[in-house]
Amino acid sequence: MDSSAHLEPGAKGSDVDLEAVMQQVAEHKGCGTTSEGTAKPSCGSSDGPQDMPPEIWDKVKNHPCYSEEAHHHYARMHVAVAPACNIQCNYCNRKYDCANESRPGVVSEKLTPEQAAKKVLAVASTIPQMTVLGIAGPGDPLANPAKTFKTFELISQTAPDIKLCLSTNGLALPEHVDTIASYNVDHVTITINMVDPEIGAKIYPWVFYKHKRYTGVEAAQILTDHQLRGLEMLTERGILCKVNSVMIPGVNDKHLVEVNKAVKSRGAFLHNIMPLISAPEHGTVFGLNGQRGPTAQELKALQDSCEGEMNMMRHCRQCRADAVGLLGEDRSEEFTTDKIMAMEVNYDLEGRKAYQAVVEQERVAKVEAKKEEVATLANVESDIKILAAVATKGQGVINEHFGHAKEFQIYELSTKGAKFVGHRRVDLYCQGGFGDEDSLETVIRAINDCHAVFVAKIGGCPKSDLQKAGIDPVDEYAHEFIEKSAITWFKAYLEKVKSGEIVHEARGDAEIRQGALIETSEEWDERKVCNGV
Ligand code: CLF
Ligand code: SF4
Repeated sequence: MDSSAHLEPGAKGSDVDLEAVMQQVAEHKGCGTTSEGTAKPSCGSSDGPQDMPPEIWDKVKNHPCYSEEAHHHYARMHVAVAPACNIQCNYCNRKYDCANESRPGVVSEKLTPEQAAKKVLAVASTIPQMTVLGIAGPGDPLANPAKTFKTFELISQTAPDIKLCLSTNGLALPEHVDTIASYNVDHVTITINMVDPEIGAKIYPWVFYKHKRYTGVEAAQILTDHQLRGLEMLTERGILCKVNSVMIPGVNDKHLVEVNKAVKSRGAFLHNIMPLISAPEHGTVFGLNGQRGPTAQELKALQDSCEGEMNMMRHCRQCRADAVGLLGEDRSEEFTTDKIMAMEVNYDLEGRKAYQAVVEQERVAKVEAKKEEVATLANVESDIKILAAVATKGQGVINEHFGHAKEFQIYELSTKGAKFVGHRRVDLYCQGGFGDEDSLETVIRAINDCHAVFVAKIGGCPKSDLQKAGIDPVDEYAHEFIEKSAITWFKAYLEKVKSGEIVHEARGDAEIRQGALIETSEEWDERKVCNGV
């Protein structure tokens, strides 16, 4: 499909029949289907709901974290109403957001439930594709149950079409499962980094449970028991559960295969293995003792090895506890408390539905285009698999200038199709119209394992440097669908290899860029109070 046919979501008053469109989507492959169209579930590359009951599809179809497909189109927001925590992780120093669900960055401001409810309405009025409200910190939501559940109560009354989502370390989960169910929270994430308390003792120095502090193996045993019991209790109640695991090389990397089996057998829907974010300046135990995070290849290899019958999430952005927008973008600055209080909020449910119906049409068109292109690979024989980076602002389209990209999405190309396998954060190459050579080096290191980078536009200098680095800068698919374009390019690549025009060579590893915002000393003092440190 060319750019002219690309729908512009947002046309208010669309006469699209939402139910019909959803049904149309439901007849295509989905979150439980690989890009190859096989029956193996994989949210890492999903088009539709073929492998899941309609009630599950209904829960994931517009949740940007539970469906890779949806994350190109739908946004989420977090409200930072939960500052306290009941455990200590060695990757958190309490002056950053909860690393369970957030990269170590500060929340700009903590909110009361009432402020949070107002913020949700303001964002929902401004961003009609914002479909999910998550509470993910900055501490643990269930260590702050009154604020967390009050927030859910207010939002379910005023914005009933918004899905409610919760992320927890799981320590207090069993005692709150019935309350979670009573507020119609459909999605719960538990961060489970181990099922062996000996390994757990290397990750968690202590937990605080029933007014008592436990340490070492005993603490980890309590935590794992509660996490697994909480997971079982949630899945028994039909609540969709995602498990996040932080991959810590040399500590739990090999063990995460066991974790994967344990959570799968207890009914987890999705497993999200995330890289440890660790640097000395974060002041964490791991940061200070030099514990490194995984490389891109190590992370992918572990995710690949766990991708059997279990849905693997690969599009997590380890976002802040006050993030707003599509995954990979952050619009939280537009919605500070001052701005929200001055905003005229017009919660237009029908307008939101109409907008989302247009988004669904766009999504169906994209899925169709991909299917048609994948079909052309049917008789192509090759075992070559390569990675390609894509500059995109969303909607599943190559629509970002190389110099403006803050991240690149990574696709694995093979004769089975184009499969989303991750993303890489980068510095902006283009700073106010001038290319920054240091940034270009950073970008190249971040996508060094890719054979090509797809962009809407690119200047002559970076183009030439990318070529020198062995990465093909591809700009002829500007504003076209990502997967369809990538497959078309890949077929041409295979042809060139076959004809001898080029020699296929494997590429090296790449850097996973870590980013942390440093808190001011005032914020640090405030957080210490919140977390009892
Ligand atoms: Fe937020 Fe988490 Fe809900 Fe998503 S985030 S509470 S499930 S709405 Fe998503 Fe962000 Fe990754 Fe979390 S990308 S850190 S997985
Ligand atoms: Fe930090 Fe608590 Fe989150 Fe662990 S669960 S990362 S200690 S806020």
